[in-house]
Amino acid sequence: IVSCIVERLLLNENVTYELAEVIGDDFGEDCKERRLAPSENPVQVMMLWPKNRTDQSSYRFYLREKISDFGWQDQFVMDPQLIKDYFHRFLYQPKDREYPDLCQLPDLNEQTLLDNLRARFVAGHIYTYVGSILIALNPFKFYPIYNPKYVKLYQNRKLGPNLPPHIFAVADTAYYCMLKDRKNQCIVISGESGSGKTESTNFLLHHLTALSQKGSHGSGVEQTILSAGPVLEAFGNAKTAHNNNSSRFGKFIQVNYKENGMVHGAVVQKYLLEKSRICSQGRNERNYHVFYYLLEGATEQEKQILHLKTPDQYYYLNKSCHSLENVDESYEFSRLKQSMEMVGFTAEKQRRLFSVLSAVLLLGNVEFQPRRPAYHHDESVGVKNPEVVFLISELLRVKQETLLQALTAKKARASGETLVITYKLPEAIASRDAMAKCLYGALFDWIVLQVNHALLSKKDTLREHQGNSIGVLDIFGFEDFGLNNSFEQLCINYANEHLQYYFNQHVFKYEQEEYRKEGIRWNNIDFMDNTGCLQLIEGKPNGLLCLLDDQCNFPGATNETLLQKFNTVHKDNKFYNKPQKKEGAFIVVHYAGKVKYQVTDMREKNLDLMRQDIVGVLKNSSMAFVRELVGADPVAVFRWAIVRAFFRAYFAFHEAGRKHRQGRVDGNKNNIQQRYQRNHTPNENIIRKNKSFRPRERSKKGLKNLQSVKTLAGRTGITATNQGQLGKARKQPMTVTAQFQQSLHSLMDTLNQANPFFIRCIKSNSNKIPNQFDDETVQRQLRYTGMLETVRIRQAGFNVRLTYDEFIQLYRILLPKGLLSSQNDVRHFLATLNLDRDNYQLGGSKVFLRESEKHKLDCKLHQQIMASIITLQRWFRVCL
Ligand code: AD9
Ligand code: MG
Repeated sequence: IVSCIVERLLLNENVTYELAEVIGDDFGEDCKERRLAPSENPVQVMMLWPKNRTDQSSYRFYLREKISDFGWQDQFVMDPQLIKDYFHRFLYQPKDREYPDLCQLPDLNEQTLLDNLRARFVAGHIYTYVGSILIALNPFKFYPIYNPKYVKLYQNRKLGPNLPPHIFAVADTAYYCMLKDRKNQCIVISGESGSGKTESTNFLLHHLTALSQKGSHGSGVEQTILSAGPVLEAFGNAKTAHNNNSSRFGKFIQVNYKENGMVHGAVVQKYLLEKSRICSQGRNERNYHVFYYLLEGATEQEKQILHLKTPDQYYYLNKSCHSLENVDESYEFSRLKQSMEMVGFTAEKQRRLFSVLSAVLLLGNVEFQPRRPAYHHDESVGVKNPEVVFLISELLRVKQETLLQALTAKKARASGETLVITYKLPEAIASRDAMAKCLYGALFDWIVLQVNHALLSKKDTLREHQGNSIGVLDIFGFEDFGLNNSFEQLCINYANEHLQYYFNQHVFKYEQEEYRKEGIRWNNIDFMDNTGCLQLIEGKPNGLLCLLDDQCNFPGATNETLLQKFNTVHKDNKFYNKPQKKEGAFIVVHYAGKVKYQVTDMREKNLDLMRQDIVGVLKNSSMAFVRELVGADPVAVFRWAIVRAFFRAYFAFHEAGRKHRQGRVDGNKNNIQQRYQRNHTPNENIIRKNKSFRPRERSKKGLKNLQSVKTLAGRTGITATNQGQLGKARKQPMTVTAQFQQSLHSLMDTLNQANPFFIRCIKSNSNKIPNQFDDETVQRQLRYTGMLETVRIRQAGFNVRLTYDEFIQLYRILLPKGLLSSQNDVRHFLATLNLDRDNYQLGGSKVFLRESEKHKLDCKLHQQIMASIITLQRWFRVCL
């Protein structure tokens, strides 16, 4: 009964319900009735009522539906026990009231903040506001609050006190801000690894794509956007110690909307995939999900064609765990195939892609052995199991000998001669692993590019996008693996420092600067500034990343000299520490805590470029797909195709012109096109076969395509530099950190041009246990994210800011006649209203209001408009 009521309530937004209680032991005639709360928000009412009751057995509750201005109809008499069962999780009785917005906390300190979040969490409320910022506590348990009913419930209901806090409300507000202000919006999700950023991104995209739909999700670009997630997650997420579905790359998804608010397409930007995971994983971690999905889910026939084995037979998989609790890999594989289809991967493309995956895995199984017995003092190695190399060469369609040679030797030129230098064991292993990483990295880039092609709106592919966009940022969360932090963690944590800086700028710095500039009364609120740490990492010329790059280009440098350099340059930096024991590591004091990084492999990982010898082998593949992946990147291939088409069309056009002129000379004045249609000369047939007929149109189309691919390449992060890396070798290719820094800065530029919304994800406990709220874990995260200060500034701050002109424009109906736009006039006007003086201030160029006072003004405006309408109606009636 109760679930039925809830469903009805959720679906009937226009019906007014009231929850009433019958007071008294018996239910005779003289029992009294009391309204419990205004019924605008029945769900909230129902959730709240049990908390204040002591003895529920003596009460009866029922719902009344308003049927007219005079009458109510009893809807359901509800048995408290039934409700109690249904809402068992809402029956927790906190000592104090809990607040859905932390800004309402009457007594604000670290403890009350934590108590409030705990009380809400236990009651099943994982979302809490701090003004317009959303705190999302990861419950590690799925609540049924994301179904279409909730999408509908939160549609057109912006973030505010009318409905319980929800991630859909953030999406909704961003959407309406975009439509109202005609400005790009961005939703920045932050939190440590496993705190729920990727899940939140998926929920947001779900709502953002549903907003422009009338019914359920369509089959168009909205569905493609939703399908892109599972594809990217299968190839870019893996189990780590912190999270079973940890994102090992960052992504920024921009959903583009037309001016009328309909989804127009989307663009995905990816950041830095962790490639080292392909070859080795930490204890209790896994390789990328897709490998396990493929091995478990492939049919017998596929297994045979792709030469698949079981996970324990692959060196790249069997050193760590390979199962994941509660995950059915076969089911995930079929889901992945479906999603791939939705983003335009044909069955043939999928098959080629899976052959590359199989080749990557087999590469790990290539073993080496000395060419000659040890007493020859020749340490060079050859391949021990050439049959594996044979399978790889078959899968990648490259010559077996070329592959064998690339794995065991390199060519060098000296004094005009080409020398073949054979590898020792470590070099051979490095070369094998480099090939696997290179293939997988290129495959991931290719997937992102394909996804972007599918996400471009089908109709308006080539036209410049007119409307605005909402971007959702989901990067790899802050992480600390104790003794096993390396280059990847430095990059990941550096990106998180940037996000924290962005948050600080928007929530604290810009806000307080504006108050000061406008000259309003304001007590400064301190926050934990992380510019020092950012400076340590990315400062020029002595930041850690700069020094790392220097040492990568310095002849004779090693990881040890790198560490020495760090230690001497930053010995007095308070954000840099040396470990107490002497070891090859250094410590960075991040906003989220101290992290110790090992220097082992730092230089090598930073120089992880596409090795030209390896690229050369793959470029010689007879399979176009493999060539496209590495040798010639898809953009370059496409560009060359277009340039070729253009020239072909150009020559065909010339040829046609020549004939036309010839025709004129011959006295034939007919149009060349008509001539083509009437009688084909053999030459013209050739032109037709070459598909270069109608040369003008084809060349135009070619140019447009080129433009769209250029923009796409720009948007997908394929910069000139990494295009160069994929394609031609450049003299000095950029290091990994240099590329990452560049893409991060460009991301920050994009974010800075948009209106931001923030979601702070918090992990409820470190052991992924459902519904467990660990005080210490939550407190630690609240502290380093500066939550207390955030609540303080949101409590003290003025959310609504209007220039005097905007204010007068908005409330002109309320203003006395003849009011000029002077500040004094506005001051007098506001003084005549019954407003709380603490809740508004007048600055140099703007009026600052808290939401409560804006609400009062809006109510007055509404009343005034209604009164005017009634007067007008009367007047019309009299006139008629
Ligand atoms: V990482 O930085 O990519 O390592 P995320 O992205 O912050 O991390 P993720 O979204 O992957 O974390 O969440 C981790 C797990 O928590 C998920 O796999 C879910 O099992 C669980 N989770 C997160 N958010 C929710 C939620 N709103 N409801 C239920 C959730 N479970
Ligand atoms: Mg994630």
